[in-house]
Amino acid sequence: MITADEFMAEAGRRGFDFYTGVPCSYLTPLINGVLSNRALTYVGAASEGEAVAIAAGAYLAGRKTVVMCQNSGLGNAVNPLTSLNAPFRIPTLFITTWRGRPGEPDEPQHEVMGRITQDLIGLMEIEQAPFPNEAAALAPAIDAAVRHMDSASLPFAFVMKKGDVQDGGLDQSPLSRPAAGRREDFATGGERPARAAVLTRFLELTDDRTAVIATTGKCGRELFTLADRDQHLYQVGSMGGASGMALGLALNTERPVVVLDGDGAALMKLGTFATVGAYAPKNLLHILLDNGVHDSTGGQATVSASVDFAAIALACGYGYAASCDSLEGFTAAFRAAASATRPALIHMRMAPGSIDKLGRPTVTPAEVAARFKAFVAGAPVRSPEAVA
Ligand SMILES: Cc1ncc(C[n+]2csc(CCOP(=O)(O)OP(=O)(O)O)c2C)c(N)n1
Repeated sequence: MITADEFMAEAGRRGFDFYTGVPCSYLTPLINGVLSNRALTYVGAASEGEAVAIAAGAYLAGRKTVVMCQNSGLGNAVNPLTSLNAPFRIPTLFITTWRGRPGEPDEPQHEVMGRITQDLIGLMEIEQAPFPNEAAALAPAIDAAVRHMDSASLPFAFVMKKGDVQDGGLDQSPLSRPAAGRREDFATGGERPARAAVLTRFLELTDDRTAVIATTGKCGRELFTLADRDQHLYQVGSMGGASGMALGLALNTERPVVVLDGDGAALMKLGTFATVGAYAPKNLLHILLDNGVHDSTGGQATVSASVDFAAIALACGYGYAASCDSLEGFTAAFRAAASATRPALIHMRMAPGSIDKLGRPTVTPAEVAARFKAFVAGAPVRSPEAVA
């Protein structure tokens, strides 16, 4: 058995100071230790997949991250671990508990996952080791994890058993309750533009300091087609993870951050609105490009027509929320959001449809992530000619 302090100190010596996750009773001593440690950041996520996305955003801002969860939450994390961390080569130290360990009495809901935890991690092609539960084993175990994370630029998992970490107290600072946000309505009820026209307008309005994360599917593909810039990150996969990634990024950079979300994606991870509202980064603008359909997969309707996203955002603690449905309204909302209290949401109702014969990014996700990370850091970015 080790103490949370011992783990945090060894991990801290290697630069890990950004934690996120969802609790598990086996994790209580470690999570409570992290929450009580004012030198560390802990973001309590609404789901394990969201935590993985938040950590990915923090990594792109230069932080070394730890994601903590119960093994029953592995299911929630499979999607971003395989479709975000893997293609974009984003490492994180992933600590999962081992509820349902064969031979250990536990609740019925943990039996299957208890039997397959290590296999599931292996199937995701993530390297793993038992959580180091002796003080002398900590440094070598974390060093080995770091070596793998540095060389492969991929996550590494520790599997924690009951009692690996000694109980300690909890001294959590409460998050402050945000003041009520402000709402503006720029909707006209007229003919709606499609995504490409809105993105074109967005590009005209956005300065070159802003970091932009585009949701998966045709949104990112259209943004790439209209303008490929180092300040853009085109998510592929990890549907619903763009806002979580933007949150992790915004909490760790001075740059303005914009996330271009889809209605289907936002609905898939609606909990992220609450996390964004609670942690309230003042540099985050959430633009919800709502065409009412899953446009990228053939136009099947989402339920967004009956959803008031601006009301959701305000109820979750955003400082400002605007609704619009025209390019003029979008422009007005964008300008208003720039000087409003953030996080801010612009809910843009659009027409379905995308650019004819739409291409896909010709830069790989790993290249996109690397150049985006350099952009966020403000480091000079080598052009392809300079590399050649
Ligand atoms: C977890 C997951 N489920 C389903 C998909 C398939 N998929 C890719 S894009 C997409 C539609 C996204 O809809 P929306 O966010 O509204 O954006 P739009 O396509 O309309 O631009 C779907 C269902 C996926 N990539 N990941």
